[in-house]
Amino acid sequence: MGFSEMPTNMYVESSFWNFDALFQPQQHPARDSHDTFFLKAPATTTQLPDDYLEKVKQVHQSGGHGSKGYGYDWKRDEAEKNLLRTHTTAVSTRMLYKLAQEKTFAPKRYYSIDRVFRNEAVDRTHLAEFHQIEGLICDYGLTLGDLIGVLEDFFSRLGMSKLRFKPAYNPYTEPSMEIFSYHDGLKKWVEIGNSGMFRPEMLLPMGLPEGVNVIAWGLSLERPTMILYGIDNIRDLFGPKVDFNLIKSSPICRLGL
Ligand code: FB9
Repeated sequence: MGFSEMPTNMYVESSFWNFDALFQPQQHPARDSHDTFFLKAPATTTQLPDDYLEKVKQVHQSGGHGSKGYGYDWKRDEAEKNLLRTHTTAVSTRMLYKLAQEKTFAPKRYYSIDRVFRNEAVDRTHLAEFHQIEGLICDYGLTLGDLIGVLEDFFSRLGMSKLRFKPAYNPYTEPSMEIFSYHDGLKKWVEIGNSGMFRPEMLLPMGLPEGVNVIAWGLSLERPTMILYGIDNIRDLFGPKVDFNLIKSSPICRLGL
């Protein structure tokens, strides 16, 4: 689909790129150690782009670009805290900022498939780490219709055609939508991902031109794999208990069921 892969080889990230640059407020519940793995050593990052950081501080504190912002006292040392990234959207943020630094703007299609970490309760389908799949398109005049269109194209290639969209909320996208697909085997509607349009409070402080929009979506790698291979417990798919014979004997997934 003409997308190029983002470099996701660094699991340790700063709160700045994982949260602040995404216009996620510093008191957001996801930012405390109940949901996020913070690092003891190195506890803080030393490398943040000062002038961009100043703009992120402004938009959180007092808005701009038509936004009133959050109106709280933004703290640099909170943004400097190192953590294990909670989503590969942290890398999307870095790539969009880099794109905005280029002299002339060029439209881009990026994707990532890599590990993310969440300090969540583990159960049959959840571990403290999973693989996130993310796609984004950055271009002039993109609309919600363009997002729905690319989601239908992407999921139809995974054998999921009948999609429904439900309004949702993410701190970094407005509007946002949860994506559902009717799964013939399970005879029910399955939530297959989340999506939205990145907020101007995220994009304009980066220096992206007015009129440039970014549509994006995400899902996990483990959920579809468990359903497609009929794997009941995520520990049979990922981790020290995996049975190699299952891996050897399982056919490569021929999608388009
Ligand atoms: O993958 C998910 N579900 C899924 C996907 C495919 C599938 O295929 C079947 C074979 C036919 C079946 C199920 N989900 C996302 C939905 C749920 O499983 C959800 O309960 C769990 N989600 C994870 C996060 O949990 C906390 C899955 C994971 C997820 C959720 C959201 C994103 C990424 C991963 C995102 C995003 C995003 C949004 C806007 C902009 C950029 C990124």
